[in-house]
Amino acid sequence: MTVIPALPYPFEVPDVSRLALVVIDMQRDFVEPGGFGEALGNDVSLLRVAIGPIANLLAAFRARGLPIIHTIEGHRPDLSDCPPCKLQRGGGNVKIGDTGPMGRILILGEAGNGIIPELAPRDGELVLTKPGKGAFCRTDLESWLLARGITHLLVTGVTTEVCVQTTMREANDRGFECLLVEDATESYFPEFKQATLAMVRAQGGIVGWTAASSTVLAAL
Ligand code: TIU
Repeated sequence: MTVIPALPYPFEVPDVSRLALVVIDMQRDFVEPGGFGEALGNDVSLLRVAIGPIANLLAAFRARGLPIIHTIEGHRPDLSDCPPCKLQRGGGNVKIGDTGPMGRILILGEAGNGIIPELAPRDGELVLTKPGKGAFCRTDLESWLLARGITHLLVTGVTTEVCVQTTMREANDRGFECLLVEDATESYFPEFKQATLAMVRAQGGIVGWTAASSTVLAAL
């Protein structure tokens, strides 16, 4: 049993081999200028503070041979997997599929759609592409986790209140126990991040738990 001090109460992992690290959408499209995040009108530099804590968690999971999942939000070049409502959302001049300085925005395989070099996936780690905000929507993530007996997830990445929270809620409803790592997630809106942390752990952990990466690493 591994016990991670957390809010609203300790996060108990009966078998650490059933714990996976999920890194949501740490892509150039969200973290670097010229991608989707900036096209939506955001200051993308705000997200960079999460890189160090995520790198530390990746190192710990790699050292222990524990499972790691990286997700990528992106669409096929013909946009056939992008619903019209998502394509039209944003109201700016630049849309999904348009060409920007890092290639076509939010299109799979384009330079800007890849994971930032600081957090590059390694062989043996799952890189899961997804067309929506949640990592369980139109993907095989649930069956991948079940096949490996994974029951507990450490959730990290960007942005806290969009793809991270959506994924955590999807996972919670599917029976996975989730801990959101507080300093390993970030938002373009600091107040939305804090609100998300609060709503996740409210009502006795209605969606899950939160803890700092230093606390998680010490417990592991
Ligand atoms: N806009 C925003 O905050 N996020 C996204 O569009 N995707 C993710 O959160 N990955």
